[in-house]
Amino acid sequence: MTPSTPDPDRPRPEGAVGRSQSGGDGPADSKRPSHHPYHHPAAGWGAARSVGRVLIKERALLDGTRAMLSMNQENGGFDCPGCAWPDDTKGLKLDICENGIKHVTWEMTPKRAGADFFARHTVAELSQWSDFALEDQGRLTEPLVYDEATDRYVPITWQDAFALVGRELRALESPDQAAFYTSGRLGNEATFLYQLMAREFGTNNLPDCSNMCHEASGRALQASLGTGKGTADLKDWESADALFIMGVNAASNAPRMLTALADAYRRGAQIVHVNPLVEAAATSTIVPHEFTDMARFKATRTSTLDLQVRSGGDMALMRGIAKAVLEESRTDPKALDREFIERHTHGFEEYRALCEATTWEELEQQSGLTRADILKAADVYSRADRTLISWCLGVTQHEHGVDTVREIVNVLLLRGNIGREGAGPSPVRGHSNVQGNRTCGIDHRPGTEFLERLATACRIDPPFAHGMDTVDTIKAMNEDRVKVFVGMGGNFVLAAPDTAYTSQGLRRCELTVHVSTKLNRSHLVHGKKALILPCLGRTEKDHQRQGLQAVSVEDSMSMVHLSVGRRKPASPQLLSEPAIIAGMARATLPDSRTPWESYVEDYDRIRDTMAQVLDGFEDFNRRVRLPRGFRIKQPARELVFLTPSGRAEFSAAPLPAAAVPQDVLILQTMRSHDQWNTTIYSDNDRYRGIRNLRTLILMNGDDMRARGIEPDSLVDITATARDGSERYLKRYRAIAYDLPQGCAAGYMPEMNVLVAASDYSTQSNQPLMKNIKVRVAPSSGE
Ligand SMILES: Nc1nc2c(c(=O)[nH]1)N[C@H]1C(S)=C(S)[C@@H](COP(=O)(O)OP(=O)(O)OC[C@H]3O[C@@H](n4cnc5c(=O)[nH]c(N)nc54)[C@H](O)[C@@H]3O)O[C@H]1N2
Ligand SMILES: Nc1nc2c(c(=O)[nH]1)N[C@H]1C(S)=C(S)[C@@H](COP(=O)(O)OP(=O)(O)OC[C@H]3O[C@@H](n4cnc5c(=O)[nH]c(N)nc54)[C@H](O)[C@@H]3O)O[C@H]1N2
Ligand SMILES: [Mo]
Repeated sequence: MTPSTPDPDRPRPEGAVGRSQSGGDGPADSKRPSHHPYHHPAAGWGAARSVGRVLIKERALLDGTRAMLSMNQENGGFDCPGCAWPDDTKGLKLDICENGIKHVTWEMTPKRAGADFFARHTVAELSQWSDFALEDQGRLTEPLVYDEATDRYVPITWQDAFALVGRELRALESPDQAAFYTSGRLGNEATFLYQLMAREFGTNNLPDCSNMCHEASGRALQASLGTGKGTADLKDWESADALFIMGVNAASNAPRMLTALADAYRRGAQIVHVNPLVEAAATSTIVPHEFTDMARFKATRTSTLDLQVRSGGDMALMRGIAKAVLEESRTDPKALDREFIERHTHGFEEYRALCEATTWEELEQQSGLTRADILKAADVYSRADRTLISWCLGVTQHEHGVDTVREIVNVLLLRGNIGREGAGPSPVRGHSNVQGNRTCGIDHRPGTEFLERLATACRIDPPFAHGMDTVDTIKAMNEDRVKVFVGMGGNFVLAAPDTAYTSQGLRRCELTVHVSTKLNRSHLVHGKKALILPCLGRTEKDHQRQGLQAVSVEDSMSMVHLSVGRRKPASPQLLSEPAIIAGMARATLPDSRTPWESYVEDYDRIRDTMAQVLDGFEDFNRRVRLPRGFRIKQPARELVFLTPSGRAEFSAAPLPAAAVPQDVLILQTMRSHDQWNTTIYSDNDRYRGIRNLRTLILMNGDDMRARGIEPDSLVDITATARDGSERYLKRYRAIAYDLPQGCAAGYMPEMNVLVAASDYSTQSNQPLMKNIKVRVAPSSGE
């Protein structure tokens, strides 16, 4: 295929028909698709050019530039909603990234979707639009209710909207017939109020995006170390001798990590990337804020070893490293940190026996790597004094995600790589405040201690029985056990697995409520009654009775700090998320003793209550105003392990059975560079060299030949679920790509139609979004 001439992205005209009913489609399907390898460093001028284009396209050049300068600043700026990577500790004023800018300008668009827009279009009509076209209508401006008679969303007052929510919730036979979903962007204060509302109402049904993201990491770290979070912070990234970067596309999804990797390379650290794909971060970068490097086109390497592991092969690689280290320890006593193992861990002997019993053949077969490659990684690990291991969805969205994260910890424990500088586990979290959401109570399996403190401080009687997570909620909606669905941000119908089944569940609900900034698919796949409640974005001023309010957020490395919006709200009718929650709560719980109205007047009051309930939030209001906020205490970091044994626990899980029938490929679903979860900015994926194409499947060339698939030809994809049911995508384009045989890759959210809602990890309940068993054949043309 020849590259097409690069012309500026032209949004699909209003009213154009969506390409596929599966959703997730981007703007530009009239242009010729192309793909060719990308040979430039990550970030650098490619990113700078792209930023310029985005700003111009959104007509936000001036505002966008101003926003860049006030983002992630020490005092008074707003927190970048792009990702959860922490702010730089070295005082750099411009540690910004292309995708952060895209994300911020996306919120700042001057376009508006007001009542007149909804008067012109029925829901049936909007349902035919692409996802890009929906969001491209701009910011929502006033509360809307679905009117069945005209099949349109029509304006409703805030008061009537809250009354409707209250009426429907109170009409339920049990509070457990409601589910309260959170997307990980919600600030801490709103989060706290949201879970308080759900629990005072009487349910722990708090599904969240983390159920699809890092549930496995949380559970594994809790079991191994007694804390559900990583222990490393940015300073550790700055002093590690060896960094393992596993299952993350950092250049697109955590671009500020590139700075840390380039710095690491310069100081001579080893950087091992573990990924079936050689992603852009595994090559080199020009960090955009390093102006002299930009001017001289000077790229810095960001990798010293790339290991193209088989999909799901990470656990075997880790076990192989452990096996090699244990073998080495027979001749070199320094290979293990014996003192650490003796004083701080439990279960070592069992783990050692397990490693010894696992054969190299098995490890090679499972990991898809040669013994020599595994030994190279082991060598990096044993030579380093300080090792940090980082991971994201490539590790977690598998059946054995929990076991794999625990195996990562096992490896770290062997050489005492926890609780000291430059070392430790460091999951890369997703949404900018997804970690804060969990800290502040979004948890369908809350701990007893937390609930008891909540009961005392808030004088409520919370339920102690566990609630439903994402996959449970989808099933319950389909079985009429959940009748009211509230989405606090996000785009549930596209983000969740099994699009058709999830849609059906939402449509069965009595009421669906979405608190959102822009129009998205979840508003169109609605319950019998439906509300869209528009809220302030993070960049916008939040004025309440006591003045301008700030919210707090927690980054990937447990730093909590304030975020203050500086822009005029997109519409005078928008309410803040805390105000919307308080409004719904009061209407639902008219006799509640919770001071909902008073909380909204001044968020300091919410923080005062949070300080009484949440571990590590003592003196919250003062500490959050310190220049960089504060770090939540991490007991494991201080070698205090809150596990039953009081020690860090080695796990001894068997390796998963890897064999699949020969004609089956393991398909992973991932993000493109020009996408933020379900929001698609364009059909390009720059670092993978793809233009104007999202309906694709990346395949190994030999796998294509074996199936008689010509390069760039159309194929049909059939997924077979564990229960034997089949799901299809037709006429996708097969692209030959450098990935291991037996593996394939494509984009979320389009491919969620292939993920059966019943196919989730038995360890974490995470949908198997990186492990879909598919058969691919030349398209039948239908
Ligand atoms: N710009 C931008 N930033 C984002 C997001 C976004 O959509 N856009 N999303 C945010 C969110 S919510 C999250 S959770 C994160 C997601 O960040 P990522 O985890 O980077 O997300 P994915 O795009 O799913 O990419 C998964 C990566 O894992 C690799 N992989 C797949 N299977 C395996 C495997 O079995 N083993 C290994 N070792 N690797 C594997 C894939 O090749 C790919 O590089 O990013 C956050 N940041
Ligand atoms: N197949 C497959 N599916 C996946 C994944 C995968 O890798 N593969 N990844 C999963 C992961 S990791 C995640 S996190 C989920 C993401 O799931 P979600 O968090 O549910 O989805 P998003 O696309 O991030 O949500 C976008 C919407 O959020 C709303 N929004 C934006 N800003 C704000 C705000 O400030 N306030 C409020 N209230 N709303 C706002 C907008 O209306 C926008 O349309 O998807 C999951 N789905
Ligand atoms: Mo995520």
